[in-house]
This record gives sequence, C-alpha cells and structure tokens, in this order.
Amino acid sequence: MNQKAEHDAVNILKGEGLFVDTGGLLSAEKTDKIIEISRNSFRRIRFNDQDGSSVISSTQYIDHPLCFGRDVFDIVLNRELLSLLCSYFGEEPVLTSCRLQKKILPHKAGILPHRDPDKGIGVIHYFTDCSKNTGATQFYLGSHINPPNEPLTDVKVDDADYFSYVQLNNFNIASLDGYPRGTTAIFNRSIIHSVPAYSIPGRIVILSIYHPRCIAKTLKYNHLINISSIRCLEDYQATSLGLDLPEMAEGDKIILDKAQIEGVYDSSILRRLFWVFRWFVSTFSIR
Ligand SMILES: O=C(O)CCC(=O)C(=O)O
Repeated sequence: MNQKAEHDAVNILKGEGLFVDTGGLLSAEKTDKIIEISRNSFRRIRFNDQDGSSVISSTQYIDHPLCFGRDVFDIVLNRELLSLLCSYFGEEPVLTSCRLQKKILPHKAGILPHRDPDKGIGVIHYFTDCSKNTGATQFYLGSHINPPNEPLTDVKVDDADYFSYVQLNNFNIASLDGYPRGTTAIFNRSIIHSVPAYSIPGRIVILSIYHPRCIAKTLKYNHLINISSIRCLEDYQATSLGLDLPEMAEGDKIILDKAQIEGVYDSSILRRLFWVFRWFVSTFSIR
C-alpha cells in the first residue's frame, strides 16, 4: 500500500468506521497456511480458560494463535497493517488481543448488532470466503460517530452495547457477504456491527484488537508465544506486541510456556457432551 492509498484508507476508516482490504494485507498463500495450521491446532488445543475453546457455544476459539509462530505474526503484525494503524492512531499500535475463531454450528440468531466501546481498532482476517450462509459480518457505517439514541437495556449479556435492528434502519450497511477469503476488515470498535443468522458452519477468522500505545500501557493482556518465534520478530513487530513496555519486564503479559500450548482436543460428539456435562457440574454444583 503506497502512502496515498494508506492516507485514503485512514480517511475511510475515520469517516465510515470501516476499511475493507482485499488487495494484499493477506495473501492467498498465507490464507492456505492458516487453514492448514488451524486444522491441526483445533485438534490439539485443549479446553481451558487460557488458551482453549468454548464447547458449549456455536463458536470455538483458540485464544493465542500467536503460539503457532511466524505465519500468524506475519499476518497480524503485517508491516502495512501496522503502518496504517499508526497513521490512524497518530502513534504506534499495540496488539492487545488475538484469537482464532471457527464457527462450528449454524446459528439462528447470529451476533446481534453491538458496539465494543473500548477505543480500539478491530481487525478480522477471513481465511474462508465470506458469505451470508457461513456468517458475514455487517457494519452500520458512521454509527461510531452518530450512534442511535440508547443501547438496549434488556439484554442478557453485558459484554458490549447491544442495539435492535429497528434502531439501525437509517444507517447504510456494509456487508462482507461475497468477499473472498483473504479479505481483511479493519474497523473502529465503536462502530455497530452484527453477524446475521447463518446456516453453514466452518468459517475461520482471526479476530485481533489493537490499541494506541498510550492506552495499551494501561491494559492487561496476555500473549502466548514460543521463544523461537520471539527470536524471529522484527523490531517493529516486537514493539507492536508491547514487548518493550515497562510492564513486560515483570513477565506478566507474555507467557512462554510450551506446556500450555500442548494438549489434546477431540471434537467428537461424546467429548462435546462430556464438556457440556462438565460445564453444568462446575456451574451449578453446590460448593
Ligand atoms: O465474528 C464476526 O464476524 C464479528 C465479530 C464481532 O462481533 C466482534 O469482534 O465484536
């Protein structure tokens, strides 16, 4: 991306709240590689709070895909992406969250319209074709600047501000439906976005969040990285992981523990039933 293209992208991101790239931030070769890595990894990652997956939802996560090494670094700490974010923030970006996500069941409700007002930029790298059948993210353009009056108050989860579709009638919608794998969506986390109902599981994406350095300094976040990967990092990549922030010296943000990366993940129905059972026992048992 040349300087003019970057400048235009930043302006679109500021004005509309979303910039979609299909032209080079993510190559087809890398896309294939991630599908291959994730196939193995979803089998190997064990379920737990730190680096596991949710078995009771329609979606599975691997919380620390950076532990898969170079290929993931080259995508989420891509030089052009970081440069764009640096122009947007007016200072260096820091990666504060990175998760590999796979949709494993159809979902009748999808993800309801919501915004994540945490002053970060969200980036979604799509490794499978985007389609409304498999879950196409849609964005309500400009809603980061002029949101509807009030978020809903009667929602069960309080992880974000939720809105009804009716409240959003006046916004232009940008849907990722029809975009090819290899697409990157970069968005202001305050823009309202949703994923309408989808019927075919299998969508694989990496969801990342970046914050300007001044905010990242105040946040707690973890990355799980192999030592060998750290050795391969370019300086600008280390900086955008926050490796040079003072808190890093205390070792509470980067976990270098191979044991945590290994594990057994088995997606058989029996194993899933076991985890649902375990979740019920741990949630409802009298301590
Ligand atoms: O999975 C998607 O397409 C949307 C993700 C999302 O809603 C979020 O990152 O807040």
